[in-house]
Amino acid sequence: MPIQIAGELGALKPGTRFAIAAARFNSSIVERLVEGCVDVLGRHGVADGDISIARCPGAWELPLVAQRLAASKRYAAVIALGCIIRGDTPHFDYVAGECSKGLAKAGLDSGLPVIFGVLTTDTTDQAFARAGIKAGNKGADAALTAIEMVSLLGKL
Ligand code: INI
Repeated sequence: MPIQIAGELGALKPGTRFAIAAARFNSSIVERLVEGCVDVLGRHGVADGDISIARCPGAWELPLVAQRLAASKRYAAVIALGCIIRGDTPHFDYVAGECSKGLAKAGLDSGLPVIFGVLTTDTTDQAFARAGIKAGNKGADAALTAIEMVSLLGKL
């Protein structure tokens, strides 16, 4: 039987700290992601005082903020939350591409889980649907991913 290694959702050490990097662009949607994220962290025993939220202008800026939070060594994971909605110009592709690449780099460079909780949608309706209206909440999902990854990395 191979040795199985998996992260657990119910085994966070007390005092484990999480950082959220949240973009202000499309704030009516991103704030719903932040709410969902903080709610799930709290339900898994993370104290309010162990959650820091850094707000930046837009999704383009998230990688640098995530990198800085990860480098501080204060947090077990960094959760990046944002919302990029496609418009009539190629701007979406530049912002979404660099945001996702930059967040991946921040995670690999730091060795910490940097979670991609950034909505990339064609319409505002699709974004609201994924921010707690009818298709889940990507902020809540990102919090679960962060907790699982903290647990998994603690075992590797
Ligand atoms: N930032 C977002 O977070 N979402 C978007 O949909 C978006 N659009 O479409 O332009 C956006 N642009 C701003 C960008 O993230 C930077 O803040 C800006 O370019 C300054 O560097």
